[in-house]
Amino acid sequence: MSKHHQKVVLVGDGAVGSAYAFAMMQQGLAEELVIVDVIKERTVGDALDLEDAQVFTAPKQIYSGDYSDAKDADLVVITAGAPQKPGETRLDLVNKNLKILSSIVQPIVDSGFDGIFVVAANPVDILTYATWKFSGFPKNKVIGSGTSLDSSRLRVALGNKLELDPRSIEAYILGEHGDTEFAAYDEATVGGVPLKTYAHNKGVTDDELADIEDKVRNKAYEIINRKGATYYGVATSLMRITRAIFRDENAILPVGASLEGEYGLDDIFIGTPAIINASGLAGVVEIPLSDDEKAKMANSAKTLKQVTKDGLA
Ligand code: 6V0
Repeated sequence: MSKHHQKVVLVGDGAVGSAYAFAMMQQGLAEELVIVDVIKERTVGDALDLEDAQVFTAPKQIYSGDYSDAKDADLVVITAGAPQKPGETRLDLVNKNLKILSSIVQPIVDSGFDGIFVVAANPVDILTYATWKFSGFPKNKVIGSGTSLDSSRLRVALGNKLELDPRSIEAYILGEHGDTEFAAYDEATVGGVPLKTYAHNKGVTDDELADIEDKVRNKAYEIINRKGATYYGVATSLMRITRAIFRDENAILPVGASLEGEYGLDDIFIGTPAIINASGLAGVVEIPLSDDEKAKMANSAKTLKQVTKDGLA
């Protein structure tokens, strides 16, 4: 996307959406940011509040709008929907949030929007699939946040345990953004060294690695029980995906991607590394999984397909 003026329409101005808008302000990404929400007053207030940040970062047109503003937008980011309440799983949200999503995607398509959808509302893999179905867009123009946040959580936890900068750890959480996700430890590396070898040399056992994976899987619950919501991590991951698109980076990021035969799966959006550039999702990077991990991926996909089938029936 080499044109200078880049425009984002953010749908959903709650905890995640407003944190994303703030991250976009701080990074000086996009010259135009439109905020849409059913609570109109909040979007007007947020736009007024956020515009005060531009003197310290970069100028931006930022305003409250509606779906017709998507007609010449490069990106629509969807963070609208009910969040998990304490005790609720992401999959519990499916019916509520599918209804909300269908009321958003249609008017956006009707506006003439021809850009890229990025979806974060939960259950994100199912809502990303539904965005693709409702919009009729090509698969490369629909990206979910998938296991972006989860992979970040994994790298942070491993970084703490191994006393390393988390950015130096190449490790992914794959599968559903939810309870069936798993850490692809067998192919993870640290400075070119297999992660497990590096960990063992440091005296970190497989049981401790399994414990880290478990804590990552449950970290959202831990945060929600304490402060009611999680938003800084996912908002920053959405900003990172946006940057890879707007700067045409060809970056490999864990996202929710459409599979066409990779991992033996198709007709599904699920967490995997993928190449992100100005065209959207330029290709899936299929990790050559061990047999044990293949079974976990298949189980995660089965769960998602069942919920998708029920939800979209
Ligand atoms: P929130 O703070 O309740 O914000 C949701 C916003 O959506 C509110 O401002 C609502 O007014 C708005 N909204 C509801 N219906 C509509 C509609 N029809 N049109 C426009 N706006 C609408 O929730 P929060 O921001 O905490 O979470 C938003 C979504 O992100 C939830 O589904 C979360 O579960 C999900 N998350 C996804 C994560 C990920 O990694 N993908 C991580 C955290 C949260």
